[in-house]
Amino acid sequence: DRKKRSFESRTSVTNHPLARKLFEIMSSKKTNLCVAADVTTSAELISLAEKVGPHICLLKTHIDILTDFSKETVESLKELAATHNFMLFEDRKFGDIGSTVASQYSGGAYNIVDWAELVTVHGLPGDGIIKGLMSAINGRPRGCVLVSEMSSSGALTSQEYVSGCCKIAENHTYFVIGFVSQSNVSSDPRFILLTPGVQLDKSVDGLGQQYVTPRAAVLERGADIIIVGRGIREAEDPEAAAIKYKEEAFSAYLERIEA
Ligand code: 6AU
Repeated sequence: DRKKRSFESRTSVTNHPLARKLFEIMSSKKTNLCVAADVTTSAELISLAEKVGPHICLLKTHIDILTDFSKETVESLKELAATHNFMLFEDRKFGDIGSTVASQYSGGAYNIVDWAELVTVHGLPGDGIIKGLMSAINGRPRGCVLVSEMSSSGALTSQEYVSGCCKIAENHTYFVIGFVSQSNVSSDPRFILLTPGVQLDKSVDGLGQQYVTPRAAVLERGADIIIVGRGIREAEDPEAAAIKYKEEAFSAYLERIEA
């Protein structure tokens, strides 16, 4: 059962090099925190990555909200990722036919496949979306996370949709390493569950976002990794906040595997 196993022990059950890398980072840095770096300038992005870098396993970007994106931005991010041992995770939420997502992944202004080891993908179009993305990889180690459930109120992700996403993942384990989820969508120890909608002192944001605490995400919803944006970014001291969220989430994980 996924929830009972240590990240370290799960390293050996997956064949995906990036799932292994992520498990190794989480075990060695003792962190299952992903920071959502939803800022609008490169300077803010780099500054946030510098502050939280030592405390995270993943830095999640929405690269298309930057007003001043350039190649230097991603070069700096790559350097910080190497220095602090975290991975770059572009939350592109691909959601189109295979041919279109292939161009969106490797083309345009962002050339996402070039720098983001992991991306988010919707299961809605069916597994042609996976084949399309794979066609743009050119031998680089890359992977994706399927958005199986959403944190926003009124999300349309039914049970049937979730099981459809699980089937896609099981059939494409050479690319899909896990899920964005709000519940225990899979007990397969190969798959990594990431849960957004996590904040310590807020329950909603007024635009549909719904929050649970790091403990509830890990212990009740089955999260392996918590995704935190505004809870950290808008804190007076983002580094101190990152440490706090990291400690809450990692101790909940230890409690879960020791129970
Ligand atoms: O902590 P927040 O609310 O400031 O930020 C949450 C982050 C945002 C969303 O784009 C993302 O998590 N997110 C996702 C992801 C990661 O795919 C799915 C979802 O259901 N809810 C959600 O908030 O960057």
